[in-house]
Amino acid sequence: MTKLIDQNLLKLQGVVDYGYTEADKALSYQKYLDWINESKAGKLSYLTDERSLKRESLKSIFPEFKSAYVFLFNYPKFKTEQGDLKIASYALSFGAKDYHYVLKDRLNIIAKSITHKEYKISLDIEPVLERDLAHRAGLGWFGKNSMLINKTHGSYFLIGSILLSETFNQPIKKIETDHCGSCTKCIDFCPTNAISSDRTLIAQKCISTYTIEEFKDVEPPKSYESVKEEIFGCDICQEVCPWNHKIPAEQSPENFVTDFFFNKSAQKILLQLEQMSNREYKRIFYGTALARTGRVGMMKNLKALKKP
Ligand code: B12
Ligand code: SF4
Ligand code: SF4
Repeated sequence: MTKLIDQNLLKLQGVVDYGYTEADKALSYQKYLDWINESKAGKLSYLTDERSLKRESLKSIFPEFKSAYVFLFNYPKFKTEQGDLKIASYALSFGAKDYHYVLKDRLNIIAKSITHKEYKISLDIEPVLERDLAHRAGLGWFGKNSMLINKTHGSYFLIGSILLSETFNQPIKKIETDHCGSCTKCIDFCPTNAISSDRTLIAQKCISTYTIEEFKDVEPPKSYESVKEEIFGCDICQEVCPWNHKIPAEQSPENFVTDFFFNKSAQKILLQLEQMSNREYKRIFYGTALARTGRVGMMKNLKALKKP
């Protein structure tokens, strides 16, 4: 069946590019298994448990799989004022709402315009190698920082997919080749040496893991103490990437998250957090990406920063 997706609808839903594939198997599944075996997943147990077997083929999570549309949703590259603490741009985007809720709704709207049959959304939570899926749909290459990079849109985007139980007579993009060349900027600028030479990360060394995925008071990765600003996620290896230089840096948005964290010292925020309960933190940041760390996790991030 030939299916032209309504371009206006895609634009309205914030899609900057999309691709189509009928390939159910991940091209880099063995690379992923090697990565686990080399203990580069750290404590990210959702990547190493029995779900690891499912990442080989999309049929393991959606047996009816025949095809997938993969969508790129971009988000702004925010600049912070001198002295401000930094929160990863994705977490400040989408009106500071957790993108999982926002994009899932958008993907369901798009899916209903494509099919009346059964489908499944893949957005982070499912055991799918989503960068590999986007690569199969011709949407980009794996940068040395392991980000999927698109020639037009750089890497400031999220990947959301619709797995379908039918095929469509849809043009299939060519697989993108490597455009990193001899550049090594991301490796040179990563403060904690978390980038491995095989285009994967050593997750336990990555600031993003430490500040988003560690909820208790644990030791930071080596050299995190040299970092002055990153308190939630990390965009450093994206900021320095030449493929993102054409994306204009925008003023950070004004919302209750930036109100709480910006234009203040880490010490002052720590004091505020000490004076509130875990429940209060949850209430304030409910529905945002920052809810994930909880109050204790956020305090751990602030305490580990380089002291002014
Ligand atoms: C776990 C996870 C993390 C972990 C581990 C990251 C990692 N690199 O593994 C942590 C917490 C560190 C993290 C951080 C971030 N994440 Co994250 N994360 C994930 C998640 C849930 C799983 C990733 C995974 O499977 N890792 C396993 C490793 C082995 O896979 P990989 O690193 O992609 O490595 C592949 C490449 O090396 C590839 N490869 C290398 N060379 C070659 C060559 C060829 C020819 C081929 C075919 C393949 C290939 O093979 C490997 C296996 O596929 C995905 C969502 C999903 N379900 O896929 C989001 C995801 C990867 N994250 C995303 C984002 C936005 C981020 C952050 C930018 C957030 C932030 N600002 O802090 C950072 C970026 C850090 C970085 N440089 O990667 C986006 C990435 C979008 C993009 N443009 O690539 C994803 C896809 C979420 C989404 N739905 O959009 N994340
Ligand atoms: S996200 Fe930050 S810590 Fe992680 S690899 Fe990139 S630069 Fe390094
Ligand atoms: S900084 Fe350079 S090496 Fe790293 S992903 Fe970007 S182009 Fe590739």
